Amino acid sequence: MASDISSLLTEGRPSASAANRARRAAETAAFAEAVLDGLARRPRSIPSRFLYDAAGSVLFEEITKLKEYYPTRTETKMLETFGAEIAEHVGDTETLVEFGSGSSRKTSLLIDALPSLDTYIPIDVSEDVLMDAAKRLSGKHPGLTVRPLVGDFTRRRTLIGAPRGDKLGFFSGSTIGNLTHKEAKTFLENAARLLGQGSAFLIGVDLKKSLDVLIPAYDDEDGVTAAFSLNLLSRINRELDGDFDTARFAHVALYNADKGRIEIYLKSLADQKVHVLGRRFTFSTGERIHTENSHKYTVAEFQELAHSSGWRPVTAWIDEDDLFSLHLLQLS
Ligand code: SAH
Ligand code: AVI
Repeated sequence: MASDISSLLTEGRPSASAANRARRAAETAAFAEAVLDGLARRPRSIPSRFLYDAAGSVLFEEITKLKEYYPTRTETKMLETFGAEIAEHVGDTETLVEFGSGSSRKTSLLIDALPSLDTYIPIDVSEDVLMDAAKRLSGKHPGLTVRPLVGDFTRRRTLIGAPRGDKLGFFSGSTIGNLTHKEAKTFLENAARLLGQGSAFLIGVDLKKSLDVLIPAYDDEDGVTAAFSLNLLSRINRELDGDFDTARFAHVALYNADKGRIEIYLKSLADQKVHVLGRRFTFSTGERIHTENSHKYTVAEFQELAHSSGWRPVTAWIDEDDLFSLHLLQLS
């Protein structure tokens, strides 16, 4: 089969640009609603998926290269080390569906390990990074059909254009940790319906560990993670006619031991007023906006979550430093 980036943004519809314009307008409307509601409520919060506009995705790529940020390099090494073992379980899979694929850098390792694969369906809300990755992977893996789907992976109900047959889901980087336990359960239940009986799911999950390792990973000394967080305010300024002064907010990362998660906030450094889409919001010094959670799991905790969501845990691999886990789940 020829190398093919099918249905780039169109999902097979004839009027691609009209459909794309409508989708982008809907995403901006969703962003506006989330920001106006999130700034009005107490405690203030904005869902973490809005961190990933084009600039946010570039900053996340920078995070993955930081010495403090162990998840990406650890998971990459694990895919190199355990690729053959993973293939022993799912080696005849023809379709790979990746949730929150981002730059898809680690995915090539999995694709190389799975000889029968002929279709790759990456799903991501961040359009530019998704399309760049789709083009790169299509070039790198001749014969692979790449069908990117732009949008929220928690809301996807169909895999348009996907071939029939068993599928392998892939959810890397511990992005599942950015969902609460309840959201993760709903996500896993929906993924089971999307992928279908007989399918498998490979999920990268960050492990609980010492705060000496964990906190710097989310508050690096070069301030790259802070820039990633603060970009949310810049995005509001760009897209929602906001007037946030990013110098008057600070990135805060702390570990909530009860909830087993890193929590990220933007803290106001002054008493100030901010406008978004003509609405005024007042911040007092120290007041925070909750922007992100990053849950950490023991192997047993994640297997319990998977089991309660209808998946059968098959194998869990961990790296030699006990930093990260890769879970293989099956539907049968
Ligand atoms: N899997 C990659 C990228 C992780 S960053 C890696 O391991 O390096 C998280 C990715 O998930 C980003 O590309 C972001 O745009 C995407 N994302 C976050 N929330 C999303 C959502 N609700 N729907 C679709 N994509 C989402
Ligand atoms: C994408 N996700 C798994 C990252 C994480 O580790 O929770 C996002 C991130 N936020 C700050 N640093 C990294």
